Amino acid sequence: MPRILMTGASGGIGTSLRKLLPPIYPDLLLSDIKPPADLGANEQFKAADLADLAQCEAICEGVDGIIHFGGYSVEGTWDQILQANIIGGYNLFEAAYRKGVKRVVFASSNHAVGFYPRHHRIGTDVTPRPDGRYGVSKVFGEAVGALYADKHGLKVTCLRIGNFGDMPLDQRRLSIWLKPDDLVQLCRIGLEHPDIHFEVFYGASLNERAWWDNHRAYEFGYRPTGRAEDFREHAMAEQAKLKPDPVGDHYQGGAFCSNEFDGDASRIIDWNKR
Ligand code: 15L
Repeated sequence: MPRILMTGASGGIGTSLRKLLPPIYPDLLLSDIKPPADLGANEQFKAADLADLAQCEAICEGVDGIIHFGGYSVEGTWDQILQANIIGGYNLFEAAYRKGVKRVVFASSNHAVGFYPRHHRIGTDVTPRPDGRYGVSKVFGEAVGALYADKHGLKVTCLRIGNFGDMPLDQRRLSIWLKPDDLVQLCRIGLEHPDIHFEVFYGASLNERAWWDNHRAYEFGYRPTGRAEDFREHAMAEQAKLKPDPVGDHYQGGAFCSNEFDGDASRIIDWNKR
C-alpha cells in the first residue's frame, strides 16, 4: 500500500480532496501549516512550514508519492509568494529527492499561462505567460519539477488547474472548470501511471468551451466526467451579476490579468464585437 503525502490539506482543494482520496489511498498523510479545523480522528496529520527544508524532509519520510497542493493559491505580495511557493516549492522537491520519494503531483495553475487571449487555443508546450507573481511561482514550480525529473529521476506531473469546484461559477469558468472527481483521476495518473517521467496536464473537465488542448492527459487515460455546459444557465446568471472587465474578459486568466494591470490596452480586442 503506497504512503501518500498531501500538502495543503487545510486549503480549498485539499479540504475537498482529503475526503475523496482515502478509499484509494488509505495510507494518506495530510500536511499544512495548521491542521484542518475538522480533522477526523482517523486522519493522519503532520504540520509543516514548506519554507523550512527540515520540516519538508520530516513530512517526506517513508512516503512513496506526494500530491503538492501547499503554498499560496491566489495572488499575494512578493514576500508571501517567495516564502510559500518559491522557497516552499523548491524545498518540497528537494526534500522528496533526499527522502527517496518516487512521484510528485504538483498543483500548478492556469495562471502560469493566464496572459494568452481567450481566442488562442493553447497546448501544454507553450511559452509561459504568467498573469501575476502567483503565476510566476507556478511556472517556477513546473521548472523545478522538470529539473528533478530529468536530473534525478523523480516522476513528476504538473496539473495546470483551471477552477476546481462543484460547478462552474461564471462564463470564464465554463471553459476551465475542474470537477473534484476529475482531479482525483489526474492525481491517480500522476501517482500510478508507469510511463510518467515529466508531464504537464491541464486540470480541466469535459468543457466544450475549453481554451486548452489537453490531449496528453487523454493519452495517459484521462476520461473526465464533468460537463461544464450542464451548468451553463447558472454560470451565465452569475456572469450577468459581474461588472465588465475589458482586460480580464479578454485574457484566459480573467481578473488575475486585470489586477494591477497598466500594460498596453491597445492589444485588447473585443472578439465578440468583430
Ligand atoms: C487559481 O489558481 C486559484 O487557486 C483559484 O482560487 C481560482 O482563482 C482559479 O485559479 C481560477 O483561475 O479561477
